[in-house]
Amino acid sequence: MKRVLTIQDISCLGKCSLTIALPVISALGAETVILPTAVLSTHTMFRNFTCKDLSDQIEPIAAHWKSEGVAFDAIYTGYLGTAEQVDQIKELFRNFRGEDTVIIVDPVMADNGKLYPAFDMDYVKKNAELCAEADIIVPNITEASLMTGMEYREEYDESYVKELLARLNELGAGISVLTGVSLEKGKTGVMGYERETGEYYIYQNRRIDAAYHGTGDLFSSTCVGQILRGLNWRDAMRIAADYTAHTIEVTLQNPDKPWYGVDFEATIPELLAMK
Ligand code: PXL
Repeated sequence: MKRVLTIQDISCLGKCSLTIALPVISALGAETVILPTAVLSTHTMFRNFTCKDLSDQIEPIAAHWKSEGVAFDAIYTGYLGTAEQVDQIKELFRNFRGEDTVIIVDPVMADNGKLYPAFDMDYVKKNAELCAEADIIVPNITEASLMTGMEYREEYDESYVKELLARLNELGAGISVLTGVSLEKGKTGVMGYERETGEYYIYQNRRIDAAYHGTGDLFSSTCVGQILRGLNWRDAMRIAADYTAHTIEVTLQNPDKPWYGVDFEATIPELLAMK
């Protein structure tokens, strides 16, 4: 069985980060080892959330794993907590990166043109450093524009997206994938660039007029799980985009839906059948 380490916060209530990554990647058949970077009562879209930073646990936990001879087929990072943690995680990459370990970085820090409440430009700079260490990065357009210094636009065309991808590529990852890319009215999806082949990949599916928290994490976790299942990155992104869109649609139909996250629990059986 493949084994992945995922490093992100645990928001006890809120359906995001580890409470999505753990069930989704496990359901897709990989052993999912977790390293929580912080524990929050809820995600940061709630008011008055509590937050306990767990930076001081990263090194002892990693040292223990090292002494146990643990190895990972993939390492996947999401929402962290502080800029200082990036250096700790870079060190962890150095210690656990084997020849075939795939490193996937989702630099979770912003959306819709704005940084999340906990972050500043120093955090953005550190996330760009983390992206440099990755095999695959999956920022949204806001995160990409912040990390590359390119203007954030709500309306754009393919040449803007290609320029963003070119600048992301310069950060250093082998495959750069932009999420939330809308190239036609009523559609949204992803556009990626692979350095080795110089090829672009575009996938667009229907755009659903609803924004839910945690959907970026659902997309990334699905990609990670599918890559560990042996799919190539393009198929993994396509399935992840379809699954995320479908889950938003199913959530919208639930009269008792929570406001803070999507009903991915209801759609996991369908995910397992997606090709
Ligand atoms: O879904 C991204 C995310 C993860 N973790 C926490 C968050 C957010 C987005 O706001 O607040 C704590």
